[in-house]
Amino acid sequence: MTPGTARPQRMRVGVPAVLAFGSNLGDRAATIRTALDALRAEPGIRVEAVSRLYETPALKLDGIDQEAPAYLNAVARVDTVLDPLELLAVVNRVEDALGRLRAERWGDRTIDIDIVDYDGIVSDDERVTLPHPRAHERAFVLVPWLDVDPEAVLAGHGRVADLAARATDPVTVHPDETLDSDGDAR
Ligand code: A4P
Ligand code: MG
Repeated sequence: MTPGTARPQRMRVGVPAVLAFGSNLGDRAATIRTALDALRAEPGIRVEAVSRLYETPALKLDGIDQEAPAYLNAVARVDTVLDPLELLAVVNRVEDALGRLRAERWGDRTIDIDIVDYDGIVSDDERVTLPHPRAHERAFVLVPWLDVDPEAVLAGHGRVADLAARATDPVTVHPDETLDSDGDAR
């Protein structure tokens, strides 16, 4: 940088990533808010934008279960200097701190945080599969993602807006809970 040149105020420090949050036990909105605050406190992560909260019926291994507690889902766009495994370790630590138990696959949970996209990378590493292997067919991920990036593209699958139009699981904006401190979804 030339001496005396003004430094851009919000210089990108890392790479873009997209995180998805789901909760269907306890105070769901408060838990997702706490998870976001914990991520904001991480030195290697900057939370750039947060979606609205969506009410969604629980998707179980054999389909939508209207008897199970409904989820709140949301998505955050972040910038990170962590690599995918480091980012997974951080989100797993946040999940654990918020009482996440891993008794049953796709079971009810206080919080689930998935790495949906990491800089458009495609990887079949089972510790962190990129993009998230089921994101392309889930409205509860795709619709909130559009809140934070209407032009988003899911690596290997195409425009998120087109995928969201094809997804069939029902999502409804939560009428009165938001995720940021001053009351507006960003
Ligand atoms: N893992 C691999 N790739 C990733 C990635 N991109 N992000 C591994 C996060 N984790 C990834 O995850 C299981 C393993 O996935 C971890 O060891 C990690 O290394 P988990 O969170 O312990 O278990 P899980 O979430 O029960 O399993 P899974 O298969 O990740 O479930 P999904 O696909 O996340 O689905 N219904 C509604 N309405 N809303 C929801 O949010 N979520 C699920 C969970 C099911 N039904 C839902 C919702
Ligand atoms: Mg998960």
